[in-house]
Amino acid sequence: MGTQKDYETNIEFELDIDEPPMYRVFLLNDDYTSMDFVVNILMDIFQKTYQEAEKVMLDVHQNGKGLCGIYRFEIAETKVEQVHTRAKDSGFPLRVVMEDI
Ligand code: TYC
Repeated sequence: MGTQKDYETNIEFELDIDEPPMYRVFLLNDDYTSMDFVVNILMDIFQKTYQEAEKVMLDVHQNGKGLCGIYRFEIAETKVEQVHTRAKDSGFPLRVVMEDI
């Protein structure tokens, strides 16, 4: 929270300008994408270790949805796009979504 002053009235007010909005990026489960492909996506695009990637992948596989990370808008959007491109190039129907916090 930052304190701002209206330049005409000199009245101070609080403005929530310090933190940018954040977005959660989730992978969604499907029956066709290979587990190895998802693990590689998580390591390459979301900077997970093999152990972390395997855990997230199994979470998605078992619960339908799994958290890959929390990012600022432009970063989240870029990661979603990178997943789409790699899935499309590999012929897998892997889905990824972003949600604001
Ligand atoms: N359910 C897939 C399988 O059994 C694996 C999978 C995991 C697919 C995570 C998508 O986001 C996903 N091969």
